[in-house]
Amino acid sequence: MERIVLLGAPVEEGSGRRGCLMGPDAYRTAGIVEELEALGFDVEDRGNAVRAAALDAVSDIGRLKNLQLVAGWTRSLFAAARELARGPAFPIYLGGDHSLSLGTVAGHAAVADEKGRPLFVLWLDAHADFNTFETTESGNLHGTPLAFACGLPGFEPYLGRPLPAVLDPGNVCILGLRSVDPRERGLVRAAGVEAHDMRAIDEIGISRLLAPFLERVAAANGLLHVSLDVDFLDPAIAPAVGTTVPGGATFREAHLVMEMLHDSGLVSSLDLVELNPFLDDRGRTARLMVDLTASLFGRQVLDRPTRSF
Ligand code: 4U7
Ligand code: MN
Ligand code: MN
Ligand code: MN
Repeated sequence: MERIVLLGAPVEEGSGRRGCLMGPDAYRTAGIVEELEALGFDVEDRGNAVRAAALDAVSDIGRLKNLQLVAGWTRSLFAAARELARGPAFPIYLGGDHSLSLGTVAGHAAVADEKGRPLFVLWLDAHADFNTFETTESGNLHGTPLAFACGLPGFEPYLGRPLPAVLDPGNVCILGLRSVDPRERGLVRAAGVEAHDMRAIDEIGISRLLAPFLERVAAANGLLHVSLDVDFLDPAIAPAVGTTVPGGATFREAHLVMEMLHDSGLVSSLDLVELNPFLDDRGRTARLMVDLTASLFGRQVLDRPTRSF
C-alpha cells in the first residue's frame, strides 16, 4: 500500500492577515485522512509537528513583515521536507500560508539533487510569488517563495547560508495568473519561467497548457512538486483565502488538472496552502481542497483505460 504523510505547518506570518494557522486542522475536519484512506492509501498524520526554529536576531530589511519568524519556519520546513523527501512516503504539506513553500521546495530540490534527478514545480496560483526583498510592495513574504526557490538574490537570511540546491526556473510552470506586480513580471520573464495567465487558460484550455509541461517532466525523468494555492480557484467556489482575485480556475478546470496529474504518475510531493478557515463559508473551501487532493490521488467517476496524459 502506498503511504502518504501529512505534515501540518500552521504558519500565517508570511501573509498579511491572521487565520492560515487554522488551515491544517480545517483539512482534517474536512476529512482529508478519511478520503485518502478510502482511495486505498496508508495515511500517517504527523499533526502540526513543525514549528518555527528559534533564530538569533535576523536584521530587519526594509518593510518586510515577520522576516525573523518566516525565516525560522523556513529552516524547520527545509529540514522536515528534506527528511520526508528521502523517505518512501508521499508528503503533503498542510498550510499555512505560501511562505512555507520556500522550505518545502528547497528541501525537495536538495534531495532531487542527491538522487541525480531534476525537480520540477507546478505552481497553481493567481499570483507568481516571484517578488524579492527589493521588489515586494506589500512586505508580505508569501509573495516571495518561488523567486527565492529559484535562487534570486536575498535568500541568505532565510537559511543563514546559500540554498543547498537551486530550483531551475526552466523547470517551473505557473498556471492561473491574474495578479502579477509590475516589477515581478519582469523577474518572471527574465528567469524564463513558463507562466500562463487566465487568458491563456480561456483561449487554449488548461489541459493543453499542462500536458506539454508533464511531457517535459517525464522526458527528463523528473520529480514533480505541486504547490496549490487556494487563490488559484475562483473566489466564488473558494472564498476562504485572504488574497482573492476574481476570474480564477473553475471547479472543472481545477479537477481536470488534478486528474491529469494523477494519470501522469509524476507527482511526488504536494503543498496545500493559503487556506484561511476564518474566511470560509461553512467549510466549503476546505472540502473543495480535500476533493481536489482526492482527484490528485486517483478518485474518478468511471474507470478509464490507463493512459498517460
Ligand atoms: B500568495 C502580492 F502585491 N504580489 O507581493 C504581494 F499583489 O501566496 C500578492 O500567492 C502576493 O497568496 C500573494 O503582496 C501571495 C500583491
Ligand atoms: Mn501563492
Ligand atoms: Mn496567490
Ligand atoms: Mn494512483
